[in-house]
Amino acid sequence: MKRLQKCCRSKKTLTLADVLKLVYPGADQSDILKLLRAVQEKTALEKELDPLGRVAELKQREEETTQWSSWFEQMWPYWDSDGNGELDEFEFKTVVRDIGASPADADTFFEEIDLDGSGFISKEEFREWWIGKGNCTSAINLQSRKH
Ligand SMILES: [Ca+2]
Ligand SMILES: [Ca+2]
Repeated sequence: MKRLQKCCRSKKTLTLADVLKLVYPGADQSDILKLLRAVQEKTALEKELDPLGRVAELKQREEETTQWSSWFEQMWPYWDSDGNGELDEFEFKTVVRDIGASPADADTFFEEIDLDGSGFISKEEFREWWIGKGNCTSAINLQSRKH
């Protein structure tokens, strides 16, 4: 009876140490402790450094931005067909088509992007607008769905 109680109790409180003992039958108490400490330290360290999983999120965003930037650099000379370094309203129509937005939104976007109201969109204005939108693709998809 006592044995059974003991067994039940140990089953109820099956710890990581018990599991480790099963996995590493040859390990002695100090090995188990070392393993436990390693597991705990790793978890504590991860939680301390990145409690909400932000690092992964930022990394992904950074990757997306990098991908977008290289695409943008490739597209820019093509969009800026007269090569003056800025986009006029005519050139911008191609951009609108290429980013998959509705042509009906072209004027709205142009005004939004042309921050200094020069009538031309500079590379910096475009980049700022795009990155400022966060995930711009979904923002545009939402915009165009209205029409
Ligand atoms: Ca141009
Ligand atoms: Ca401008």
